[in-house]
Amino acid sequence: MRILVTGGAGFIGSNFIRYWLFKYPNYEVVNLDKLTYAGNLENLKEVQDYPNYTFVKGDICDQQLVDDIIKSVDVIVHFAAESHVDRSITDSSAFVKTNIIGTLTLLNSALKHKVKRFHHISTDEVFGSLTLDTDEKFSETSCYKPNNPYSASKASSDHFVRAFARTYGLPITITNCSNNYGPYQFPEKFVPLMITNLLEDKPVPIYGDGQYARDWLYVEDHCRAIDLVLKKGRLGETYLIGGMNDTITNLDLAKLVIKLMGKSEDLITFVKDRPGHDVRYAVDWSKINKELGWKPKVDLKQGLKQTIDWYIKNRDWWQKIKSGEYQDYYKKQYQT
Ligand code: NAD
Ligand code: TDX
Repeated sequence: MRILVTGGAGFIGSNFIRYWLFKYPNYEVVNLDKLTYAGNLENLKEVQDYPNYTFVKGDICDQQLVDDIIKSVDVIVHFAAESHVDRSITDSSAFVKTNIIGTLTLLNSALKHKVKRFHHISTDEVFGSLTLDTDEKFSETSCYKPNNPYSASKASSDHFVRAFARTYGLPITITNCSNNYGPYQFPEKFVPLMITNLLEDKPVPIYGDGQYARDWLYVEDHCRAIDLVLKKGRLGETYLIGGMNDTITNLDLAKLVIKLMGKSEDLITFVKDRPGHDVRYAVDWSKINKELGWKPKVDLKQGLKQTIDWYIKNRDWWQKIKSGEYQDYYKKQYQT
């Protein structure tokens, strides 16, 4: 069995490849990644010399390259994307290219070469925003209402994947998950940004008043869910994947991280809000629980402790990132 993982040098993709190769040493994994600012081969050091692992540097929009790879794979697990909402607000063109055209390029090739499964990784953000004063959660039957260019591009990719199943019978599955956190996450995202700033005694920027809430999913729980969907998921189906936390606002999450790291709340700094900021995400993961027996294992406090520990032990990894072009991004984004 040969699996193509797209975007495997990014945060979730690299966690998935490690999880997969450790668990299934007889599978072959091909990782196709363009190595954008978010792709980092250091994430895969532990497995880079495995004889059943191959890395190909390239773009999922390159039909010729994609065809060459897909003609010899059985399963595609598609992670590759532009993934940061704030960057999509500054310029959405790469989001349209990679998230929509790139997905379409892979779908066309998957159809042509009759792959056994095309698994698409998507996000709960495609369902828009919930309010803070209800207990409502997103489910597989929620309407698509994306509010920012990133989620609009992911929503579009989801529609193409479903359309290829209905129109051409492509064997697909889709998972829409909540906010992941854990080792190897690029420090533009909220959790690693807080942790790495705190490790340097720098301010923790909170957008608006901090009264926004997310559902937090530990990345390893996400990898287990994808594994189950690949093994037992019903073709053509969507499964939502969420974490193990009650509603927690960004401000309370920041206070929790600060407490776990023994730092001062004085480092919290309120900054300009994100335009179109989604207020709350929450995920009802009962379908995958009932059908496939999945549930998250790592609660927020435990997951944060493990994540903080990883960033403490891997200073070189994030300091290298933060010393590069990241500094320009940070200055522009946070006007520091
Ligand atoms: P990431 O930004 O860390 O990694 C993305 C990877 O894709 C990088 O390695 C990058 O080099 C690669 N890539 C980008 N454009 C490419 C192209 N044109 N061709 C080939 N490779 C390309 O992202 P992530 O956080 O690991 O997210 C992975 C997937 O999960 C994405 O599809 C994202 O939408 C989805 N998702 C992420 C989260 C989250 O909280 N991080 C939540 C829900 C869904
Ligand atoms: O500096 C910050 N300050 C802040 O208050 C940053 C970077 C974020 N935030 C807020 C915005 C959000 O309410 O924290 C929350 C989480 O922000 P992000 O980490 O940027 O994630 P989000 O916008 O929720 O999107 C994430 O989850 C869904 C991922 O980036 C997406 O790829 C995924 O699809």
